[in-house]
Amino acid sequence: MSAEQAAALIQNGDHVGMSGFTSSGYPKAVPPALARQIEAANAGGETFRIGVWTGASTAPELDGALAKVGGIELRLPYQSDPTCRARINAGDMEYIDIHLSHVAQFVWFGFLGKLNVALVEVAGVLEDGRLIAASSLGNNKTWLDLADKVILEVNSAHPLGLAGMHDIYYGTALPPHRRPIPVLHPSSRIGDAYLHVDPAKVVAIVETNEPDRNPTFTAPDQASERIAEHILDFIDHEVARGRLPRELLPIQSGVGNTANAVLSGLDKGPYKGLTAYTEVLQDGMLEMLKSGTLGFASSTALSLSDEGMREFLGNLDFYRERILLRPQEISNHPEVIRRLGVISMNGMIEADIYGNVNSTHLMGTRIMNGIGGSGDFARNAYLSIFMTASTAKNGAISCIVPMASHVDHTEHDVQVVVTEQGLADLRGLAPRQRAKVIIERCAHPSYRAALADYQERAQALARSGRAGLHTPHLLREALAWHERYEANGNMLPG
Ligand code: 0RQ
Repeated sequence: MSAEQAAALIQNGDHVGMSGFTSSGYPKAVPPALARQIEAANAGGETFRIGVWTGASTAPELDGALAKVGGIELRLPYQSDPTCRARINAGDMEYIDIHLSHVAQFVWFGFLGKLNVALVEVAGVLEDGRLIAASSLGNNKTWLDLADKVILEVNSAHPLGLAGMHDIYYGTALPPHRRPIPVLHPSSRIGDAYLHVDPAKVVAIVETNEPDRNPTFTAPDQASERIAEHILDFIDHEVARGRLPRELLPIQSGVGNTANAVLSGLDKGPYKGLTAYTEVLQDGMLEMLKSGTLGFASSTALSLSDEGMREFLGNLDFYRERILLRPQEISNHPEVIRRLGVISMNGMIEADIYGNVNSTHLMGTRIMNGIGGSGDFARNAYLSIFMTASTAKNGAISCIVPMASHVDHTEHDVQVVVTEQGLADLRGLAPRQRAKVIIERCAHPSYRAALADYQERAQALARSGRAGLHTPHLLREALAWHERYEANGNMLPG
């Protein structure tokens, strides 16, 4: 049926589980049609709003279109859309920022309420009703299993040759009946190549022919290149010390240009036959697969630029042997990440001198994107690395601060902090030792003295008996840097 007819099957107040993970595999026709219907309903005095649950971020046609008309009551688990972000920060859209590995099980547990509709993009439907998944899997299996009604968008822009690249595990159970997830290597196949759906639940099939809105990658800036160099030196050092094998351990790499720069650096380095166990596969990994640096990559989504997509489509048979897409409850599963010993590399907004990391909130209050999979990986990784430029907004903000204004990854989950200035290896260091290396190695020179001064005065206060020396802080001053930025547009004291 038409997108309009399908959209009309979604009711006010429904929870809708949509496909989509970092602008790949999201439904492209029904969300804009639904947005038009919501706009018309709201113009008629109704308040039509739905709950939007996805894999991760999507695209302007989904998040943007629905947010623009005020059609989202509640959004989860991750977004990166400017209109959504503005609505959330203005307080007129609720947002629950959830670890990506938690979403499917929370829905199975009944923690989030009833899932009314699944709206899932697929590449094709087999005669027996099984579905060829598209360029991302995200939470699609769970949406199809648990929703009352299913709307499928069959997008012929996805090649049918994607068939065989998915590994959809149907062995998850609820506690206390869970069994080990038998992924022993990034290439382990443990599930079905196709998604299943009860045909009786399918209320609409909408045909589309629209490519994913692929991200663009810019050439890495100087800071990203320096960060990549520091990480590569660190990896060399770990290999030399015998703490990493020569083929390293499976890599997880977050989204964005810095992550891509690190991958390009690895591609130029001496390592071959690496693997990846990750949630997004960007151009950098595709290049590494092509060159042989990477032997195999497991992900839940492809997140390729137009150029990367052309390369992928032109060599599908080559990539089908080297890429598996899994549901995000498996790509991000703590058990598997811990077993494989993943090297996790993610961006951050700020870190404090003791190694607590803020990945989500600007100045402690405004959401940027969300925690995404960074927590799934950081807590369970063999090595968890967080990176950022040492300053933001032309130096007006220090990304190394006395106290993080919001904490997503505690000091317990952060082993390495990297900026273009240098790399702080925090393993085996107690809090005051961590502060010393973070300030000396990672802070921008224009903020280093102020941070050292803060730390020294906090220690002096503690020595006077008015605070503890374990993690010394000047509580009144700890967030003054952020306050100063909000008031004066600059964090620098004085
Ligand atoms: O704002 O664009 O207005 O200038 O924050 O900063 O430097 O472009 O950051 O694109 O590398 O993303 C943490 C957001 C970093 C990302 C984060 C301002 C800065 C700019 C963005 P402007 P950059 P990046 C896998 C893993 C969580 C999810 C995750 C992220 C804007 O990496 O979302 O890791 N991570 N998922 O100016 C105030 C600071 C700031 C600051 C930068 N200290 N204070 N503003 N900015 N530092 C993927 C998935 O899970 C799907």
